[in-house]
Amino acid sequence: MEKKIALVTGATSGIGWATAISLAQLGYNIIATGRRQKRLQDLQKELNKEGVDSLTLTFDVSQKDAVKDAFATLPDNWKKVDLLINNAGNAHGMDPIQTGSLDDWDAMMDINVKGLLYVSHEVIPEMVKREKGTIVNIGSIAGKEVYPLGNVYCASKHAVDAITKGMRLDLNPFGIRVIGVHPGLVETEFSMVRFKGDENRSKSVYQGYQPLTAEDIADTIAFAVSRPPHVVLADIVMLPTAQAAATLVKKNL
Ligand code: NDP
Ligand code: 8X3
Repeated sequence: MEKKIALVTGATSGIGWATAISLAQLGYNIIATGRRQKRLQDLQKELNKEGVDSLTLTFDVSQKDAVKDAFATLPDNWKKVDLLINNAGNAHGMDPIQTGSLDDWDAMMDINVKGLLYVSHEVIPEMVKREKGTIVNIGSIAGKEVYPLGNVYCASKHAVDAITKGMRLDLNPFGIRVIGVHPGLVETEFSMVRFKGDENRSKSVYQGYQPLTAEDIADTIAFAVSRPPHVVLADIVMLPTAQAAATLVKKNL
C-alpha cells in the first residue's frame, strides 16, 4: 500500500520538528516546511533514518503568494496530503495593550492566523475531493484563556480555536477529521522568539518545574491521528502537571 503523506508547518524546530519525526515513525512520508532551509535539510537527514520519503518547502506562511508558489512546486505524487499539521506560529513580544508593538501584532495575526489559513487553503480542496483527510491545528492554552500581557497572542490562538471548530463543521460532510491540540508550557524556541533572543528571560519561563517537551506533544499528535477513522479527538488541552491554568504554575524556585 502507498504510504500516506503528512505535511507539517514549522518543522524547523520544537513541536513541528518532533511531530515530523513521530509521524515518520508511524510510516508517513513527510512534507516539512519552514523558513530556515538549513534546518529543513537537517530534519530531512533525520527523516531518512526513519526510512520514509520526505520533501521540504521553504516559505513564510504569512506571505500569501509565497505559500501559493511553494505548493505549486509540489510534484504530482506529493499533492494528495492525507494529514496536515498546522503548527507554524509564535508569540512576538509580551507587552500591555497600551504599549504593544504594531509589528508584533502584525506578525502574530499574519503568521498564527492568516498563515494557517493560507496553508489550509492549499491543502483542503484535495482532501474534500477525496473525501478524506485529517487536520491538526496547534492552538494553545492561550486560545482557551486570556492572561495578562497575552492580549494579541491570546487573540490569535482564540482565532485558531474558532477556525478549528469552523473547519470541523464545514468539513463534516466530507469525513475529514479536524483536531485541535492546545498545549500549555512547552520548552522549545518559543520563548526565545517571544522575548526576541533574551536568553535569561526565556530560560526563566521553564525554571522551577517540569515543562512539557516537544516530544510530549508529538506523541499525543501521533496518538490522536492514529485512532481508527471513525474516532476524532476533537479538542485536546495538554498541560504540564505543574500547570493548572495559563498563569498558575507550581514552581519550586
Ligand atoms: P518554535 O519557536 O520552536 O517553533 C516555531 C516554528 O514555527 C518554527 O519551525 C518556525 O520556523 C515556524 N514559523 C514561525 N514563523 C513562521 C513563518 N512566518 N513562516 C513559516 N514558519 C514559521 O516554537 P514551538 O514549537 O513551541 O511552536 C509551535 C506552535 O506551538 C506554535 O503555533 C505555538 O504558538 C504553539 N504553542 C507553543 C507552546 C509552547 O509553550 N512552546 C504552547 C502552546 C502552543 P522558521 O523560523 O524556520 O520559519
Ligand atoms: C504558548 C503557551 O502560556 O506562553 O502558547 O501562551 S503560553
